[in-house]
Amino acid sequence: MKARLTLVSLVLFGFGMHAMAANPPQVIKVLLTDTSIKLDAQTVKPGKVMFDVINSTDSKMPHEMVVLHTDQDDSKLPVKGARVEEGKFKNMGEAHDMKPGVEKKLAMKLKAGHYDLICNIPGHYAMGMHTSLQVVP
Ligand SMILES: [Cu+2]
Repeated sequence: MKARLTLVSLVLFGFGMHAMAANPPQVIKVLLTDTSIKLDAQTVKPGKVMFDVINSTDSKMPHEMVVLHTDQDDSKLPVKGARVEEGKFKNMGEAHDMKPGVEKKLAMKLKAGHYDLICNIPGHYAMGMHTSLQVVP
């Protein structure tokens, strides 16, 4: 009986170690304002990334955050009809329709490379709602 319990705890211990070895997601805090997208880290490592997105309580309108995989500078994205032509890029995920004060979490797996984060509600890109994120091993 005693030997059996030991075996069980060894197995459980093993699972625990395994869970710890798997990297926890890196958390990036994102603040949306009417004229900007601010990140608390501009560089992360490849793997699971958790965006903790908040539309500032000072904002006067709803916003969104779209993550695009592209080498293009975030200030030079193609625009048509007041929106970035996001169909030209790989969309990694997005947090939609966030009223002022609303917080949303968005998890995704990112490979090494350059990403742009934008708000693509008509006109908002031109108001300055864009930034970039570098994923570096
Ligand atoms: Cu916006």
